[in-house]
Amino acid sequence: MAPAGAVWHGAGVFARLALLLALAPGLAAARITTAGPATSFAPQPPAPLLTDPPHGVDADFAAWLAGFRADELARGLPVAAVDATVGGLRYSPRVVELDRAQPGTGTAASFADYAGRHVEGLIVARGRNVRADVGTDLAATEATTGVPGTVVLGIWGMESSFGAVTGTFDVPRSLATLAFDGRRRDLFTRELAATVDIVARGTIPRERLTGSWAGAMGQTQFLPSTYLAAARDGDGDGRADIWLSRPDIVRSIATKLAADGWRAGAGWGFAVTVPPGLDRGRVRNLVLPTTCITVLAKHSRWIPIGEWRALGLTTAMLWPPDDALATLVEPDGPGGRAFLTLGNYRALLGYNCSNFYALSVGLLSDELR
Ligand SMILES: [Ca+2]
Repeated sequence: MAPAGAVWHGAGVFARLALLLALAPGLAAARITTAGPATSFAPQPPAPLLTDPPHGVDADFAAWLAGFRADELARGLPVAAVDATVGGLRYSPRVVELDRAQPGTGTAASFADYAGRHVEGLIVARGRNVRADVGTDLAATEATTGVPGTVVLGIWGMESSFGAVTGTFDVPRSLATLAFDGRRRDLFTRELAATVDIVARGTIPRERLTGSWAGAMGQTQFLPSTYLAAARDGDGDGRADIWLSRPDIVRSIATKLAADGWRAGAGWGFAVTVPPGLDRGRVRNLVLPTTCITVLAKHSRWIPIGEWRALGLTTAMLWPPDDALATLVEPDGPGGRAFLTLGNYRALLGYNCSNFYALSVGLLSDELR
């Protein structure tokens, strides 16, 4: 989940970075002063090299982790699971560096560029190979969850290019670093705690918990809390292995989409042509969204398909029933590509709240019909 820029951007990063830079030299200087000669004949620790990460950060991280460990034990988790998950973890400067390099809003390429990079020949070909390999699992999963196999493939392709790009970061280490670092501390602390729960279940080896620098795991790129809620065993071995088992991956993605409201028998949406004279003020949404706010703010209000047709929209696809409700989204603004999105589109946003992402999932799934 959460490809670059979609979710993790935010304010305050530079302010905190400035604070850290302001504090770090002082901390280092204080250390050198107190470690000076003639206070004792006992061996002194070597003076920190200039290229070392700030020792104060490592020490503070260890203290924070000790507090987390105590909280987990107080939560009743077995000491073996807690220590297997977070024992000996080290602060990762690389993860913080990547977190701070996240682009802010407004820096993303156009949707045309984004979709061109994500819905293209190589990934479609890869998707067709995977579809041939797991066709039976896709059909069985659709029968029980109502989520079409093509949509599962659309998510899978967007999340990890069907397993080609999953990330090799140790997820507990990444999450502990991000939680300690402080931006969205509560979120990352909860996700770190979820990794302890996963290890405590005893079905997935600790070393399997790998993923993106931001904690998204395996081929489904589930955050640990999503793993606990939606990961499923599809091949019958009793383990929900989103890293290596294709049947498990299929079942898990479909379970997540169904939980986020995907309903059988309807699609996600479709491309439309908007007549030049459409009065967008007339279709504007006046109800403020409460979640996924900036993304849903780009959608019109819900209007029945019959009314959209009366307003002059056309499509090369089959129209849904006239009473089906749809919102208009023009990701590059009027004059660019335009889509009517149905209720199921919101389930795609539940996976990752980004119009670029959800539209690309839809378009990729259409390519894999
Ligand atoms: Ca399994």
